[in-house]
Amino acid sequence: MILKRTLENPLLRPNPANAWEALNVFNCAVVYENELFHMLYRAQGKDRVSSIGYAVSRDGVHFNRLQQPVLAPCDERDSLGVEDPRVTYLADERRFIMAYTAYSPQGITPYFAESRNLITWKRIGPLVTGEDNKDHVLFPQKINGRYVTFHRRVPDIGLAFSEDFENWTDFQSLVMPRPGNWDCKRVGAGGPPIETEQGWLCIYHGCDDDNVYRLGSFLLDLDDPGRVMARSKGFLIEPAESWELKGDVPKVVFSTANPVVDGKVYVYYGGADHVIGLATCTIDELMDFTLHG
Ligand code: BMA
Repeated sequence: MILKRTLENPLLRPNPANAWEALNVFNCAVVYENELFHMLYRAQGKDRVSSIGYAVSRDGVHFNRLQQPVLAPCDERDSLGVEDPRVTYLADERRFIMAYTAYSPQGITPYFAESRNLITWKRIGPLVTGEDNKDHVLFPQKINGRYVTFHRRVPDIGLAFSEDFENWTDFQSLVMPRPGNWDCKRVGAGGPPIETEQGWLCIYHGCDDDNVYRLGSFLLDLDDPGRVMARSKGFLIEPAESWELKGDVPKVVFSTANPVVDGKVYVYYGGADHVIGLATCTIDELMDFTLHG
């Protein structure tokens, strides 16, 4: 397994002192900016409604949290929760884009929000409405004049494109489950794609028939992200620690963040939908595993 768990794991646990994060803290976005790791994490209270909290760290391991969520349900579109944030920095526009799942009695909707400071978030609209779609995450720059996002129409990872960030078109399937494999039932994107000379390096989750969630990786063409150039045969990590095997949902490692700092990939993930863990490798190791592992 190429990802090495950090000794301090789990990094974040539920906080009984705050009702909104008393039950679970798990899937999180992490952005490295101004020499700080900024974490936006999904938190659940005992009512199981999710909000998004903020925590910050100098070393990527020890985090201090705000006492209030930075994004919480606010109307009928998300009355049951805001879930699974993935944050991308659009450097050209100096704004952060959060992709998150809005949950309501009508179902789930993949939404976007924007921020200039990672604390104050403004909703800017859905990727698509009226369908079962989530696990979306924006690419960090336009490609051939268009924004590009991953999304998930069950069971595949897909792409969609937009010129104006409002109208999303050309929905297509890109990475599918592999029968008989660890990712045979469903797949979904992880954190934002990592730009390398060889292509967009991406981490994803795969689920098998026993609902075990593991992480794998693939590589996309830089100019034509609809072209898959490589995909890892094996997985990068699978549930093995007690806090990955047991929690709110058993046997889950689910990543929504993979910032790269000084050549090291920091893979943050929810452990059993209950706590937050970290595992790392070098970018070279991740590339090598994607191509050959
Ligand atoms: C997915 C999402 C995640 C969750 C995962 C494992 O479908 O709902 O929020 O972490 O399942 O339970």
